[in-house]
Amino acid sequence: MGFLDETVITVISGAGGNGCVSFRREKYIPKGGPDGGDGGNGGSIIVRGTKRLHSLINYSSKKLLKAQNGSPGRGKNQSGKNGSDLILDLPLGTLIQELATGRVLADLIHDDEQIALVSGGKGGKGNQHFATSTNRVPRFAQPGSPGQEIRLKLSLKFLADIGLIGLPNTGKSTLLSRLSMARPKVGSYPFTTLIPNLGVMTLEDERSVVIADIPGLIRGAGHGRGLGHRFLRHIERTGLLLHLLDITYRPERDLLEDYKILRNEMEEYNPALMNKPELVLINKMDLYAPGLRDVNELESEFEKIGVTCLTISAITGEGLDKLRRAIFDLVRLKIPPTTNMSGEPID
Ligand SMILES: Nc1nc2c(ncn2[C@@H]2O[C@H](COP(=O)(O)OP(=O)(O)OP(=O)(O)O)[C@@H](O)[C@H]2O)c(=O)[nH]1
Ligand SMILES: [Mg+2]
Repeated sequence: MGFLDETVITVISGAGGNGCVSFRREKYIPKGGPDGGDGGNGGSIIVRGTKRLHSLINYSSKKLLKAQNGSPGRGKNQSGKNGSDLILDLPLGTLIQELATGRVLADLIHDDEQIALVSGGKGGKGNQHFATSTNRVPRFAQPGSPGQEIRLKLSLKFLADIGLIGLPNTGKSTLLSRLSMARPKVGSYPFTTLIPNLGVMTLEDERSVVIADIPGLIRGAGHGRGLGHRFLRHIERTGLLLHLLDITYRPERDLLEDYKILRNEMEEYNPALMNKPELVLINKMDLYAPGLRDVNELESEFEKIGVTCLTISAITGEGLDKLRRAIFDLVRLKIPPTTNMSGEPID
């Protein structure tokens, strides 16, 4: 299954049907009055948020999407049928902008939420409406108004509660699979994850939170180098970041340094990301061996800069109970009893 989180589509609402010019023709009534019906209205373009979709891939190639035209009016005062609306199902977290101006038309947050973007053209009035005392045989009717065409930019920003970030190969996807039912691809090489994954984690009190796992970030990601920058958007709406560090990762480089590199990337991309609550997770503790960075020392260095860190092993599960508890404490205040942090009702 492919993934797409930004695309441009063109939509056209339906044209209104033309009003009809017609005159009554009945036996023994040679000069019947006007009986041309009205044209039907054109269909509108409607967007609808759905939690069943997590990608814009359905909209990659469909460049032109059109609602149905209204049918023309007919004789005997029959109105034309209204054209059907075109409903575009989009993943939650999709922002819809007019391409030309950047104006935000919709931001789909809730499941099943529908927003009418472009209304269809009005149907024209039939000639029955145009008879007057001086003109009893109006030979004209109103044409339907045309549909409107508009180019839309769709950008998806996941509505996840928690974002997993870290350099490549630090164990983000492994941790996601530990905390949720998601089974993302895990590999012993950097850039295993090429597209973001979502998983749902159940908290102690049965409430659920959505976790986003994004591809690993490298230096320069914030400036568009590497893979990661494209995916930083998916953590913009999270309420908590889990920042993974690999205790075995390049022993010659300091973990505090890795931490700062990644924070710089985030800041370059969007300084607002710096203010999100975060936990640093020192992962792969099962591989801890003499010669690696002294963990107590590391913890106190993080403490000095005001950062809470936990030691874990996403493989053996060491430290994960403590992590679940910490997540629970950090997010429970933000979640109303019957919804998760995105305001989405729990199934
Ligand atoms: N021993 C050990 N290995 C781990 C642990 N967590 C992850 N790994 C291994 O580290 C490698 C990378 O794990 P991933 O979960 O794919 O890492 P990632 O951060 O998602 O990597 P990218 O998607 O490339 O950014 C895999 O071989 C995992 O099995 C851990 O706690 N202990
Ligand atoms: Mg991964």
